[in-house]
Amino acid sequence: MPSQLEGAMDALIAVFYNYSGNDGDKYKLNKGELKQLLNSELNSFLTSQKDPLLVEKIMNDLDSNKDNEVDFSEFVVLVAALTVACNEFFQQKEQQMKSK
Ligand SMILES: [Ca+2]
Ligand SMILES: [Ca+2]
Repeated sequence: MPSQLEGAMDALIAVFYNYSGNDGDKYKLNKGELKQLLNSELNSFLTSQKDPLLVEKIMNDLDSNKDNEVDFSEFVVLVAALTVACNEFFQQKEQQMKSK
């Protein structure tokens, strides 16, 4: 049985390859694949941001080696950043609950 964290890592890798294999390079997400991944897997995050250029911006931010594709190590940066943001959100909520 994998641990909870190992399961989470497996899931992360599986999600990435579910989308990266659809078009072009199997091991990288192009802009269309990134958009699909964001739409399907991070829909609540996307819809909370009313920016039509969001996918472009995310792509530019993530693509640190500027090959116009997002590889797994670039993708993990996004997941880590979002996870940190979620954690801060929950901490703030908890503190608001305590102060009431
Ligand atoms: Ca691809
Ligand atoms: Ca890249």
